[in-house]
Amino acid sequence: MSRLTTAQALVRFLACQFCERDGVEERLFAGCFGIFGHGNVAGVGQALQETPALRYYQSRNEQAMVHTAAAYARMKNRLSTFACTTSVGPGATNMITAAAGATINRLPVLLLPGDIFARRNVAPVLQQLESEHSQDVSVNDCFRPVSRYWDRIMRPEQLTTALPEAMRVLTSPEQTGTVTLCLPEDVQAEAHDYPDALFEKRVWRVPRPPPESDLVARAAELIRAAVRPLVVAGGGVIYSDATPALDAFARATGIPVAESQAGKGSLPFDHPQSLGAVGATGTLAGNRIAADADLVIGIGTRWSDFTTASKTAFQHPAVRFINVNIADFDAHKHAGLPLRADARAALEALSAAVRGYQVPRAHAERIATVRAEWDAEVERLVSGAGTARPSQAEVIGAVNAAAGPKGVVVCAAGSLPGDLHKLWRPRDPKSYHLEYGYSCMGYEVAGGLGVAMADPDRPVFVMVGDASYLMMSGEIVTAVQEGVKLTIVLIDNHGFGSIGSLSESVGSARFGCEYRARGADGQLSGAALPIDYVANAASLGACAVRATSARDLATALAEAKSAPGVSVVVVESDPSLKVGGYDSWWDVPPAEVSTMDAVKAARAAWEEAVKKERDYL
Ligand SMILES: Cc1ncc(C[n+]2csc(CCOP(=O)(O)OP(=O)(O)O)c2C)c(N)n1
Ligand SMILES: [Mg+2]
Repeated sequence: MSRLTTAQALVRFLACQFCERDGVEERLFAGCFGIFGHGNVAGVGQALQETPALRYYQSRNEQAMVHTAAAYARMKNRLSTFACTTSVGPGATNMITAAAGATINRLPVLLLPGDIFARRNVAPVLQQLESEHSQDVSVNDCFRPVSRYWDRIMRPEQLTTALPEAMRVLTSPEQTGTVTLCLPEDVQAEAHDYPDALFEKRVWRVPRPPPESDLVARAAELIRAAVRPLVVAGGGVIYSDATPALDAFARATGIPVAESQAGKGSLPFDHPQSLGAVGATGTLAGNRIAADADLVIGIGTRWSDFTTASKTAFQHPAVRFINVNIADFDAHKHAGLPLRADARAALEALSAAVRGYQVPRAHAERIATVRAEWDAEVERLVSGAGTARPSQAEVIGAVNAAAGPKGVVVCAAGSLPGDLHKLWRPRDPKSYHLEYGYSCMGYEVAGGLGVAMADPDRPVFVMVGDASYLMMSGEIVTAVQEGVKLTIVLIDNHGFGSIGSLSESVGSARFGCEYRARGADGQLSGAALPIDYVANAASLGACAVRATSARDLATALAEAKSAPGVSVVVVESDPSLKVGGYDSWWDVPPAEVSTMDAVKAARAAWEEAVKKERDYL
């Protein structure tokens, strides 16, 4: 028996958890991020101080530290993550946004918010939400819908049953996401005699369940009968380390592969079967092949509306789906043949089952043609139009070149994700890190920190819009504190380029989307806001420069690459040069009634376009 506080027992337990897959073992928790307040300083804070085996990392914002943990976990293919400790009240609820992001993106993070006194006698304590109907409610109940496992530790001994459940969920490829253990402030500091077995090294093995052989045989029949089959690769391909198996399957069969945001990089861009992005932000190649595919093999994808172009991407009247997925939930989407399995195991089984099959010659020829067309289009876009200010596509091309084959681009929201999905040319499965399950503004810098911490040998390039940067850039300070090298490319287009375009498309003429002072007409129509991003980044400890031309940008990126610490390159892009949409659509309904002609026109166009949406039953 060891007499420890709840917090000491928790921290000691976390320090001896390991994860193993394919015989490779690593620590499940690389450390614990935290911001202390009265709700955790004397509990988890004290325990971390006493147990340096679980290293403590400071953060600037509770939301940011959860983004960092999620990005780290993604870079580690979900085999390792961070714990995150907060105070009670606002410190805790600050994590909710990123908790939702981790669950939506199926990434493991362990959240340890402080909670109100279990003892209750001194209630209401500072920052307590009171309820007239129950004393068993706190703001931490808001974590329930965004957590895959949620618990409140009301007595010290509850840890012995809660912790194994929490670890099971974190390390389950099917169930993983946010795990929240709420820790009442008084319980954290309370001592108990814990069994020593709780603190023995535990190894959580991540399985690779094979697909059922009957279902493999049925899938093989569907593939052999298909005339224009297509694979859509999602994040599951990369997490499962299935990219070599996908390469072998695609080469042997000739079946083309399109990619979701999370799946981009599943194949190198110059692979003969790679079509790049598909869906609302798809490439010409991906969307053309998708439109008349008669069989779609989704692998490790959750079929978001961006991937399906709001259910318009697949127009073949008899299209069928096979869903290779570790999660039953995703495997059953679109009435697909549910091939529940680890992606790598399933690809190996499918390769064996369809040996000898090759796509029809016409399909192979079409794939080669659309690939060549798209390659020329990317080349045109990233080469720029010789304008004074570079286009966003040109900036992407320059960053892609500077990043090299192993460099990682990190992004989340704005107009960059769509352009990156189309234009980034990955050569490595971990070189494209786009948080697009939640597309959370503010993820970029915090996420970039997590990526760089997970793999310090790769150059990491965060690409971020001005508005996202303003929302959350404080983790520059954490990167400086930890000596982490990071390059941040900030694209200044004076506000919301993305939502500005969307606003135009729904007839609203960029209302409220530009960063302008209040004008004489009472609207936000005045002068551009005088925000000095270079000075802002420099004040946080970064080495910051402005690039005013494509040539400047190339020089700044080269300098950033060899400089230590955090480098920020601010570049003003030419917003008139946009990347088009390639046969794509995204369902954003304009107002059904309005006095504005532009809105009426947008609604009429939408009513036509929405007819293309299909049910896959
Ligand atoms: C936290 C959060 N709030 C709001 C949004 C909606 N949103 C999506 S993109 C965007 C504007 C982003 O502007 P910026 O970062 O400058 O990128 P740009 O669109 O200019 O490329 C907004 C407000 C979001 N995705 N996340
Ligand atoms: Mg912007």
